[in-house]
Amino acid sequence: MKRTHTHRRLGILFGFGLLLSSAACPGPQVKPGGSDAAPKAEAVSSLEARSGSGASGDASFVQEGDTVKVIVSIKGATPGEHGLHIHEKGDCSAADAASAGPHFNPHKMDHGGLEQGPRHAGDLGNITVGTDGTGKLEAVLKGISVTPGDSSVVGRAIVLHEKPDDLRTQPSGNSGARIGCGVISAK
Ligand SMILES: [Cu+2]
Ligand SMILES: [Zn+2]
Repeated sequence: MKRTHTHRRLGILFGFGLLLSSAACPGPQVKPGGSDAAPKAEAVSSLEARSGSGASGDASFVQEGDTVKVIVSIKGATPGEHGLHIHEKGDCSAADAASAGPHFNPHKMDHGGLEQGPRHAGDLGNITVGTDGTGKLEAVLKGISVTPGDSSVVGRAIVLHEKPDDLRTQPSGNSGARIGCGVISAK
């Protein structure tokens, strides 16, 4: 039976291929087909209260190919929507965080939100804070990087605002005072 024999041989070859690829990728931390054995580029920030608020938080930025996964956790904020942006200057020294400068805008675009349409690369839209004062935002963004370059978020600041970002008003979404600020640094 020639056909059966051929199938069995194919099966053996396929099985061997799987063994080879699992031997090349010993741990779950390695991406399938992982040519990138180097550690992922990652940056972090701790947000501190500004403008007399009680808000604080943490942010992380992980390079994933040509995108960056951003995770922001906030606590001690008033319930509701709060504008959230990466600002140009990694300087949170002012009591009102004005030292962080305008929205990070390396591509010279208009202000917007997280979804499609023109946006500053640093526009993160709004973070929703619950009645317990905490909120979390996760987004995968193009137009920024963690790795060095004009679009790198390292050395910038992440800023939380008093009010919702309307995602339209130029140049900053009318989101009010800067109530939290953290410098972004490479991990
Ligand atoms: Cu802002
Ligand atoms: Zn903006």
